[in-house]
Amino acid sequence: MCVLGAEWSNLTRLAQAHNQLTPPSRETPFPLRSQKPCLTHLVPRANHNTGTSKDLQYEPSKRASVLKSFLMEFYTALLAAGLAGLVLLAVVALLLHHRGAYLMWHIYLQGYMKSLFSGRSKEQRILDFVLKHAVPGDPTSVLNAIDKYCSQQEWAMNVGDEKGLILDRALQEASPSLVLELGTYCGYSALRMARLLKQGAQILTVEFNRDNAGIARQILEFAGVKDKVQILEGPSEEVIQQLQKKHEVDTVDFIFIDHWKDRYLPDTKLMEELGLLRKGTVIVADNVIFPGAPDFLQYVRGSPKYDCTFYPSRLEYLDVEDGVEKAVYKG
Ligand code: 763
Ligand code: MG
Repeated sequence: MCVLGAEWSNLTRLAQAHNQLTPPSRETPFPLRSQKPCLTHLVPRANHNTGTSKDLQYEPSKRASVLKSFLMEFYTALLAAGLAGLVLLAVVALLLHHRGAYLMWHIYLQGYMKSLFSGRSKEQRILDFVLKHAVPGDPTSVLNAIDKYCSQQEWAMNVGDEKGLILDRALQEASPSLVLELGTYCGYSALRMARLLKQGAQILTVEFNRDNAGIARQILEFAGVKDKVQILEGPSEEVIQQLQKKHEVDTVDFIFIDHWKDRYLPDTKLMEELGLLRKGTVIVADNVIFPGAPDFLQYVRGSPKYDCTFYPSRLEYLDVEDGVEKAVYKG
């Protein structure tokens, strides 16, 4: 989907370039099909009206036109086959070039098949694996189980162990009392942060998908961090606007953004406007390279209100370039 977006736009551009090279013709795509059939004309038909031998022969000019139309049809077929081959080659080249795109194809197809046969979602399967293989009340064992399942069985969009370490360090350095997370998913990053939180500190995590919120609730309870994490269900825009009145928030100390990539920027601006950011509030944003949040990146890097640091890394469980941006609000 997202991955293929880039490939798709390339293909579209290719198609547009091709259209410019070949002006639209008013004839049918295969004009020779509409003309007289050529191969059958090489075999003369008996004329029952006259039956003379002269009727069985073709005039030289007619024979030439038949040969010409046969050659043209042959070349059209050759051209079509060549074009089809070129397109196929281009698609294969694109998929090989973007190994991530190829892997995602594989991953989505596999996950879809598994869900089709078991009637359970990937997130439920992650929960099942945790319940079976992790130790209750042991956050690290839960994180390890999720990482193991998602690197060996089915890819899932947890922040993962590699970018997770960057998140860990940023959180420990900030030592926040109140954390806001946008995008709970299965609760992996909330758990990562909860296990490093100082006494009495809290995490508010926002999830749009009800099913995922339910899974996250069970995972966080199993890990024993239920009291440190509160899951707020709903669209981020709505929940952010309710934070001060409904959830008695003044300002937040640390924000982890990992929800819809095109919401990073509007939600950041909204939090600024509502006064939820204070001098020193740390924003950590996942996936700024892949799938990418270019407008957010451009905004915080270009704004004198933020001190930005980029941490190059890789997409969770895959060898695909990604990175995390830390933006410290300066007021
Ligand atoms: C995607 C996401 C991600 C990814 C990488 C996907 C395909 C989830 C939906 C609260 C709200 C990541 C990787 C990928 C490669 F080929 C691919 O690390 O985080 C991603 N995350 O899409 C977002 O969040 C929905 N959502 C959660 C919330 C609040 N308001 C609105 C929407
Ligand atoms: Mg992410």
